[in-house]
Amino acid sequence: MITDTIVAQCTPQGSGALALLRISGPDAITIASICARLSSKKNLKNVSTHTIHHGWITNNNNEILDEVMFFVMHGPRTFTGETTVEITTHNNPFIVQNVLERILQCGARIAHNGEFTRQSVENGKRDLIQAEAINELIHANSQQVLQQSLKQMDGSFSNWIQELEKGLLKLISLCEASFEFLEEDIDFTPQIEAALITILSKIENLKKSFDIQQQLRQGIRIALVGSVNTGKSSLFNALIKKDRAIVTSIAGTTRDSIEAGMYSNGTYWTFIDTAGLRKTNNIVEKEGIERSFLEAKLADIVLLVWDGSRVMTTEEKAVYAEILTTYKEKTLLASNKFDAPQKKNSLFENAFFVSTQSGDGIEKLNVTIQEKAEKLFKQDSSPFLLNKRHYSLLVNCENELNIIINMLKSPEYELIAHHLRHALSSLIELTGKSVTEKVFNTIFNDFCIGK
Ligand SMILES: Nc1nc2c(ncn2[C@@H]2O[C@H](COP(=O)(O)OP(=O)(O)O)[C@@H](O)[C@H]2O)c(=O)[nH]1
Ligand SMILES: [Mg+2]
Repeated sequence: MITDTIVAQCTPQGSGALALLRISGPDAITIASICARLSSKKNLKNVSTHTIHHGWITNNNNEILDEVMFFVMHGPRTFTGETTVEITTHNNPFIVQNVLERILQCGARIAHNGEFTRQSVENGKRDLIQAEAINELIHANSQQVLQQSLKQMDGSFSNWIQELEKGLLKLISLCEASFEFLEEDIDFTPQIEAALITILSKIENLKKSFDIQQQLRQGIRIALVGSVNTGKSSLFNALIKKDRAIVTSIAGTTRDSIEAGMYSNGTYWTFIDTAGLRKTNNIVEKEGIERSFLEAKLADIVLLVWDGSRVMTTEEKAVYAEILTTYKEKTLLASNKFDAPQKKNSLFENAFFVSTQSGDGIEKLNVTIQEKAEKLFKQDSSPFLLNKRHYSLLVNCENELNIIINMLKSPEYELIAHHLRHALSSLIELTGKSVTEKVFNTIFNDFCIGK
């Protein structure tokens, strides 16, 4: 039972045309009516539900704090399920602050992170998975994640889990029936085993998507790796089409990695320009190698850059070859400075020959990077978005089911039913039907205030 009436700014902080403040809870209208003056001279308490009203927010001396619009909605037909008043103010941080303080003075309290969504879960408007999907939706940085989270908000994943729950419940009742048919010697194990195998393979498929999803969530990382002065920074600028990295002919200008993010083809991309493998007295510096390897490891795509007009030293060859073999699948080779006279290099025979100076080959390289990225997204065949909480609950469920599979040779139905119940409770926790206060708090802490 929700007793508090809460308030927060739902739009991002900072200045802009408008800000939206939401008051939600049993006293939302009473509280708003204390500081609201409507141009229609009506009282907020008497207006019909789901109507919009022009007016002002006033302080306790009846002075105007801002000219606003009030959107009045009686529960439960609201986002939170609670009675809600949304106030659109002008978006100046001082105005927002004054209005917020006035609403607090009238009896609301400030909302915690994610508390509006939490109210909606407590009121049964959506389950936990759907609530989490809202957060995913807000932070989605690819069209694919956006589509998945929209479906998840609509209940696609919750329905999938409910189907599994039903399957497990059926098995539990089978086990219970077996106690009654003990004398009649009916063997339920084939039936139980078949059902378990189906459920396990469904979970297994979903889990496969988790790693790739985690990776893609941050967007696609493309690291430019290679020796100093091969033209990584120039290529970085050409690829992001901005003069972000500093290009000079003095080796080692790019001291640390520079990142640039951009949206392309519905995906978020991060290009990383690394400091590069630096040579001192013809020895490639250990530090540079380690950093390049680290960037390569973290990246989804490694763009290994070479200066085609130069002869590779034995040491460089060793480092390049090692990067190439360690990260074969995700590495693309770019041989730069194609405008200059070329030196033969066996490692880069099949590379993309580009010139950042003339622009040759850049577009083709760009297209190839895009294709490689698309392939990565295709690996995520799951219709659902998994977070760490989902993943670990699915693993719990899976473990219990595997225990049962191992017990089926000499089945003890009571013990099987016990493990089935454990498996079931992991699934139930996913949608939040049996979630403890502590779990609730950690989940909603990830949300921002005003959501
Ligand atoms: N001839 C030629 N020089 C280039 C090309 N791309 C970069 N350079 C030059 O190579 C030097 C090093 O470039 P930079 O991008 O800073 O290399 P980084 O150290 O790998 O980041 C600079 O003097 C660039 O002007 C190219 O396509 N052709
Ligand atoms: Mg550089």
